Amino acid sequence: MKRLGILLIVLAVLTGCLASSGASAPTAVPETVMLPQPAEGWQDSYLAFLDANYDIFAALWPDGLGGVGFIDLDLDGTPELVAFDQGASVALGVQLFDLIDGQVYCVSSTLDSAGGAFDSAYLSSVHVCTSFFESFRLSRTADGWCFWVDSSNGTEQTAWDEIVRFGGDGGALTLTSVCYRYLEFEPGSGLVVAENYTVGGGASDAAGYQAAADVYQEGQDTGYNAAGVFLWNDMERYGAGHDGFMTMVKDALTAYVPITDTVTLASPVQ
Ligand SMILES: [Ca+2]
Repeated sequence: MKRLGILLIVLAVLTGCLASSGASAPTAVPETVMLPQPAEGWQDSYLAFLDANYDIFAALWPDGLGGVGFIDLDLDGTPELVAFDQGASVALGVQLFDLIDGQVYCVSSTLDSAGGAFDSAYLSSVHVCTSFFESFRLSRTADGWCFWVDSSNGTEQTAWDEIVRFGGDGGALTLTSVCYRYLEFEPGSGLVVAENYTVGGGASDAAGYQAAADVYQEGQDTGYNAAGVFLWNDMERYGAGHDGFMTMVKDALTAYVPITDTVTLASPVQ
């Protein structure tokens, strides 16, 4: 029975490799990606949404947001709003808002209550924890061009990682869990006492997790670094209240780094 189980795993891995290599022939993924023009007035749309919904933001994040920036995560030309909370653990929690058909929607949040506070029509069940704008990487992977992030968090005795890939569906940002790893450590010794892995939402093992993560971690990074502003850059300027919040968002719009119309690889094709 055990041998059969191992055989099935090997077959699954082989099948995965074949499927992956079929889609990953270097010639199948163009060397450049062309981006559409941004939606007209996107900056004003986000500002109007944040202004109109300030009370909700203040209620959900009573200490204020930790940082705000803009990144075109689904490569449709129009950036999404990326907002960090102030964190209560190793990494900060990320909230993502997208401008869809002229309206701003919350598409991902680490707060369950965000689903009730905002229109949840496009809310993903996948969320992201990281502490840096630069964690969102734009890469040419075997599966095509995309932004992805190694979302991670933990406590003294636990740690988890999740490779999250961003995409688009009918103009809405989508988040896909590529692979997930959870580790639990014995206090003192640090030995792993429990571990859990999923790939594409299904049960896996350490090797399966790494193979899935490698597609992204070993993809060709463009070198694009997103930028935004953090509350702690200027606590006085971004002080508590509506005006400080809106000032931080306006500064984030200034800090926004557009992806040039054609992104050319920083490294040669492998
Ligand atoms: Ca976008």
